[in-house]
Amino acid sequence: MPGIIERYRQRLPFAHGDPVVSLGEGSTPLVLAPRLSERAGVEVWLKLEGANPTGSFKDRGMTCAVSAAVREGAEAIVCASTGNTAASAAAYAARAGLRGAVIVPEGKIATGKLAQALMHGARVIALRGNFDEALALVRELTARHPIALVNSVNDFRIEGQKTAAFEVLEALDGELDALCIPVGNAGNITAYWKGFKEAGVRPRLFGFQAAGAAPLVHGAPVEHPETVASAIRIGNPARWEEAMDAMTASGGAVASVTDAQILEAYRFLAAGEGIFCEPASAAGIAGLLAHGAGDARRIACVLTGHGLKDPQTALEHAGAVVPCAPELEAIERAVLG
Ligand code: AN7
Repeated sequence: MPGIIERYRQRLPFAHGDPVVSLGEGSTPLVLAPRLSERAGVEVWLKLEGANPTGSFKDRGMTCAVSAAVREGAEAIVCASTGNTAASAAAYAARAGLRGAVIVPEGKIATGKLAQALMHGARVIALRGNFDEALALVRELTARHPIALVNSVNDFRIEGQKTAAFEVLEALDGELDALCIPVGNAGNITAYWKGFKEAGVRPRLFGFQAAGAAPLVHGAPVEHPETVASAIRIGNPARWEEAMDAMTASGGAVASVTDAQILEAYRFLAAGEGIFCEPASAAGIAGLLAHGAGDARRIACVLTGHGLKDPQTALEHAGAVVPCAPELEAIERAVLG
């Protein structure tokens, strides 16, 4: 499959002949979740955005943001990130031959994401501060220097990410009542709403935040956000107004889920559906299970990132391995016992 710029060029701000920096992103699976559907009492489809080239939905936006940066003659890109944006920006910068710098909250990003950003050759800067502080600083930095900012405050990111809404609609023949999605900096829910509106449909959008990082639920920024779902440890979302508009105008809602609910949904999806997502992605499932999705009969949930991004959290919350001596009897006990 071609990447999303080639696939949806008529609906994106790119002309034929414009530079395209792509890793073949998009065209991710949409799979029915029978056990989750039974538990939730509705038909639930899962959009596996962890199947993108760097393992998260960010690649849809990044192919657009980086292609536009190349078109504008940029030599470097920068972002603040809880991890996935950093991994994606680093990969697309490498692909484009641009310099990349990523600012992450020190000690607060998942191991896989850190490994990705470093392997792709980005300069990884660990800020003694949180994501919100990092974003404020890179906004100032890019106002002073000719470096392209590739956070979702960049409109090309929203353009790229709206293509996920097109794909969901294509797979379901346009029949969708509601969408459940985790919300951090609020770019992705903004993008889905834009995509749905452009496609002429209005499913209810239900956004879910972690209880310790739920500014949209409280109606005020959270100064010290905390959650096991490090990707959405964000206290002052940049697309605040647009996210609230998406949920209000679509007849949806915003609500929060506890870390315990997130981890329960995380394990349930992995063990019950065979789908391993990262904790932030499970927040959308936890929200559906805890709060429902109104009167919807058919729902899509966006699983924003792959479980392999965060092996440490997985190992902390999964079962133990079974030690075994190299003997048949011991193996029998271990396997069958
Ligand atoms: C797996 O990488 O903000 O509401 O800097 O990685 O569009 O921010 C990540 C966000 C959900 C929330 N799920 O999306 C970053 C970053 C995963 C994520 C979100 C993120 P937005």
